Amino acid sequence: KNFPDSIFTTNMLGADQLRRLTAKVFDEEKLRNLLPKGKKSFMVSVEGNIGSGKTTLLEYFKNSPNVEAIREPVEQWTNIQGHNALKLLYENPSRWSFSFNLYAQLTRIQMHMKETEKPVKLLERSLHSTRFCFVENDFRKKTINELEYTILTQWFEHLTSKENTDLDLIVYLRADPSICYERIKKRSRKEEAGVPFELIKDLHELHEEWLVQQKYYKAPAPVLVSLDANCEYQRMTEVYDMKRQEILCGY
Ligand code: D5M
Repeated sequence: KNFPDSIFTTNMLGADQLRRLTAKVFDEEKLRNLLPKGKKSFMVSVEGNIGSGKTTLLEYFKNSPNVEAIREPVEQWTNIQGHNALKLLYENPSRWSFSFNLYAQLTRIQMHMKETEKPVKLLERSLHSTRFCFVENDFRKKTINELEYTILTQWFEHLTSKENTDLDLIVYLRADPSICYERIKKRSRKEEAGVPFELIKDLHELHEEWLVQQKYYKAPAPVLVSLDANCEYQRMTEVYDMKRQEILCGY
């Protein structure tokens, strides 16, 4: 891809660096020129643990004329024709992890395929994190068995063999598991009342394996790591707020 190397680094970046680098990504004219022929949007996936601040970032960019911000469909997961799959998942992971992830994959492909005229499509997680973080964790923790893991993996491979599931950039909001855990308690989504700290630690390790160490699998796109996901939500919003115009190339 023809993007400047500096955008794509797995070095730890400070808030200012992240802002300057994303500002380049959001230079609309430049971006349109750099898009490969036939490609309508630059696909950015925001990845990170539960409580790492993904929503704050998505919310910040959602009003930009250049950015189609596509939120994770948690409301769909909590109401599938009256069934709260997220609640069931946490109540009984062994019973519901397979169903939940199968449905999560469906809603993910819908996110990837959403049409937009905007040059940047910003996704809150992706098919890839479902596979390499959540499904992987369920298999390691034995809340799905080998057959269920194989079925989910084959679905993932089939879905990602389609063109519009490609990612161009991953923004990894890297945060300390204990900070994520505190935030989860603070936001008190009722389904997440019983989330164990162990799950947050395990998911952190899986994100690190997948996006930083790239231990077993290569990340599907260049990864931008921001350590500043440890900052308070308020502070992160302030940083984005302060630099908003600059990030969006002077709009
Ligand atoms: O919250 C997303 C919630 O959904 C969080 O409680 C984790 C849970 N969950 C379980 N399995 C999955 C999969 N496969 N993908 C995404 N989320 C999942 P958030 O604050 O967005 O991290």
